Formats: sequence, structure tokens, C-alpha cells
Amino acid sequence: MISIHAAALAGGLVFAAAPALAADTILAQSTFDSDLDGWTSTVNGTVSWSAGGGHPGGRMLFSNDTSDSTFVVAPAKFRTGAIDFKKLNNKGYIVFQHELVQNGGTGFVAYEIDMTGPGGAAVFTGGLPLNKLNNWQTVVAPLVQGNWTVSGGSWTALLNDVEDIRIRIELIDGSPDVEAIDNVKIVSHPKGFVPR
Ligand SMILES: [Ca+2]
Repeated sequence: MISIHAAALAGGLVFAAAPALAADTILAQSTFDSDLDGWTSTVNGTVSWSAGGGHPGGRMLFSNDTSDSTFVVAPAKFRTGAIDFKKLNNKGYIVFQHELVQNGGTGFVAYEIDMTGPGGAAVFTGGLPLNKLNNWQTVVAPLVQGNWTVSGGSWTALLNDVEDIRIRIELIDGSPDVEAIDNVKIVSHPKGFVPR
């Protein structure tokens, strides 16, 4: 063994232990602990910052008394320019947490994330929320084409330039309803997903 080791050193080789799987890395996130962090709403006047009640800290709070379908729109740090989505294909995910605070409605619609850009558009549809107030649910959307419905262009062309990401914050059909989002993240997952 000693002679082999010496020969390896002489040849400039280094034997390392089996490489550990690369760790997940957060590439962008909003924890809403000091403000809305640049998030906006598709329906004016429905989204505000709440200093408390988050998971933990602050949260993005939605409240309305109509039957709109309200989404929140991600700030620039979640889009291409700050993030290389091509590198995240099959190796990244979007995650957020959602909470039902008050439910005066008649039913639910599913979790949803929309991504659009000049090359395409895609929709991630999750399950329905649990009918449980003040309970944070974690929603994970792998950046794997099979988890999305491509509604225009192509998945690859979309990932070349993701210009808009929006998350459905209003899951209650009817009103009044109050809901919240916290901990939106785009995460690199280098070990990758097994394609569906
Ligand atoms: Ca928070």
C-alpha cells in the first residue's frame, strides 16, 4: 500500500474520499421580515406587509372581499439576470410557504406558479390546500418540465429568459378571505431530480 501511495504522489495524483453530494443552495429568497421585498400584487390593494405572524418573522398578507384570482409577482432578483434558469433545469426548484388565515369562502383552488418569458410560458399546478387555518403549508415546484404545463413556446426557450414569476396567493374561492405567503426561494439542487 505504501508503494502505491508513493507512486500516486509522485504522479501528482490525489485520492480524495468519495465526493459528497453538492449541497442545495438558495439563489434568491424573500423572508418578508422587514418589508414586501419588492413583491407586488395583480389586484391593487390586496397585499400588504405584516411584521408578525410569519414563519418566522414577517409575512406577505393577502386580504380581500371579492372573488378575484389574485397572484403575487416576484421582484427582479427572482428572474433571469440574477438567476441562470438554464443551469437549474432538472437541478433546481421554487419553494414557498402558504397559510390560510381566514376562510369565508366556498371552496379552494390549487396552488399555482406561473413562469413566462419571451421564449415561452409554463404553469405549475399543485394540490389543493388543507382546510386548516393558521397552518403553514410548504409548496415545492421542481424545475423539471414534467412538473409544469408548457402553455406557449418551449420549456427550454422559457428557461433561457424567465421574465415573470407569479404565485397564486388567493386559494379560497369566495370571500372574505385572508391568506399569507412566507419564505419564497429559488434553490439550486445540484444532485438533480429523477425525471418523471
Ligand atoms: Ca418571514
